[in-house]
Amino acid sequence: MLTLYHWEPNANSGKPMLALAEKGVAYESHYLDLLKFDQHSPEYLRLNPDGTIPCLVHDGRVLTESTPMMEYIDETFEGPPLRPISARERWRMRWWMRYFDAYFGPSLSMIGWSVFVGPAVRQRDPQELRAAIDRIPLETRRIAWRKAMFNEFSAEELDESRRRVVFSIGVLEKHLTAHPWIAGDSYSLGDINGFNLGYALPLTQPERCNDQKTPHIMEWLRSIYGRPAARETWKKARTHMGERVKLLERG
Ligand SMILES: N[C@@H](CCC(=O)N[C@@H](CS)C(=O)NCC(=O)O)C(=O)O
Repeated sequence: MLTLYHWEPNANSGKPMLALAEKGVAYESHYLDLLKFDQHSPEYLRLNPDGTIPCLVHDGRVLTESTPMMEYIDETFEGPPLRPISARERWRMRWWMRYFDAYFGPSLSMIGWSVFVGPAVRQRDPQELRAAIDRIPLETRRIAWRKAMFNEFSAEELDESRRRVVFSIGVLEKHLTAHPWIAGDSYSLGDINGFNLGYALPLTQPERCNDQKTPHIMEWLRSIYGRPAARETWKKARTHMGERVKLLERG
């Protein structure tokens, strides 16, 4: 028995979704609407007390944290291997996954929460929003939600996130100029991680990420979107967010 609790194919939720699709593993899909705070419901908190998504349940075992969750998926199930054999490439894959999760991702996420998540919920009754914040178990998530809901991200922190995103796009383009994939010569969990974080970059950062300035990032994104597993995964999108991936369709 395998059940995945997830939101849209995007960021952390998209990582196990795409990894499972690449392995060809069937699972029961349990969609949680992040904008309706489904992840903070008492039933879900019984499963994942942190109140974050995704969460994978395999034979009664509860697994959280999307990046180690992908490694679990690759290790546990049959299907094409998604981690390189060589120690050097495996190191490089993990180096990048750490960079995506700890530096690039949080900066992109702050911008996304300020321009998309906040405005998507802001018009609701402030008392209802405050009650929703009180139900969030993790302090870091409570702070992110409060800032998004009440437009409280400071100009300094948004500027710093924008600086980190621009810097990271440069680092990624340089890497992909020397290597076709994140780990080096083979497609891996590192690409799955990076794609989920970056598939919409040409739309959200059009001046920084485009065919002229970052041709290698564009080719990398298009190659991943060309894979049957990515097509299958993005078909599961329920909101207009999923539409953004179509920008990567080859002309
Ligand atoms: N490090 C965790 C982060 C999980 C996380 O924060 N997920 C976001 C969605 S991408 C979430 O659940 N946000 C909802 C919330 O904060 O209420 C992971 O990689 O799984």
